[in-house]
Amino acid sequence: MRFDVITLFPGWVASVTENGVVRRASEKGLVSVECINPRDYSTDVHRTVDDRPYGGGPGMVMKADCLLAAIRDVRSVNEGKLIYLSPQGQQLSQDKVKELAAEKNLILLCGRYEGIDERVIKLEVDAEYSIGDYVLSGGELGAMVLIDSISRLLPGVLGHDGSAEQDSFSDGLLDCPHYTRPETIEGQVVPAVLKSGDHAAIAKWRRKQALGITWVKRPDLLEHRILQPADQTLLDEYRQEYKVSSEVDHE
Ligand code: 9WO
Repeated sequence: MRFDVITLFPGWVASVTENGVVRRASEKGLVSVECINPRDYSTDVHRTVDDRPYGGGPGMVMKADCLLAAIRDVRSVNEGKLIYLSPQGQQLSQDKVKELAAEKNLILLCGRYEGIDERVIKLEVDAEYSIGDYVLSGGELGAMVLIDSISRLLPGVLGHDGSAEQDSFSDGLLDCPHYTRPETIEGQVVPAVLKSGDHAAIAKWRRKQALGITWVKRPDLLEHRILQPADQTLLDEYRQEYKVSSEVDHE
């Protein structure tokens, strides 16, 4: 996938390809991140990209002219959807990341200051996404979150097939706990089943933990979901054991 990112901080956004999974994806040619600075499209000697808001008030607004010029330049090489990252957008989820990962190319627009001129949104933006209900100082971290979360889903990016399918959220549940050596750490031991070599029992334990942990930590994720009978049985067992262990705690 090719990402063209329109940002006043091109070096920062481009650095998302310097580490980890996005770096490997970009080395393999599966992902590329091109950054375009709207300042390069400013027409005045001071390379101005912002101006005072109509109606008054604090702060500045990103001017439409250089944004539109940058966007149209990018569109000549990238025919993908243009996504604006902002707190007003639809909240991103793993399902939406999966949908976006099916696109060939994307253009990501990062605002700064108090925002961008509304007419740029009206004229050019295809979708508006938020990464969560908080205000950042600009859209760049949102763009980097999108690039990271999409890149790791692209075919050939993660080492062994299936590691993305085994993710937390891959089927709407939280992840089960993980352990590695040593067997004991400050009196805390590894659950015996994980050392049993019984792969069916291990799969069952992991599924039960995923269901149980989701029920404890994020019950909202289970609210509108009808569980398969086998999953319902596992969750019932977890709840029974959870109840017993909390009764013991309170003795
Ligand atoms: C700044 C501001 C200052 C005073 C009063 C109100 C204000 N609102 C904002 C504001 O929303 N600034 C935004 C900064 C303008 C668009 C780019 N910025 C941004 C994007 N902040 N946070 C995001 C963002 C992007 C994706 N997901 C979550 C947050």
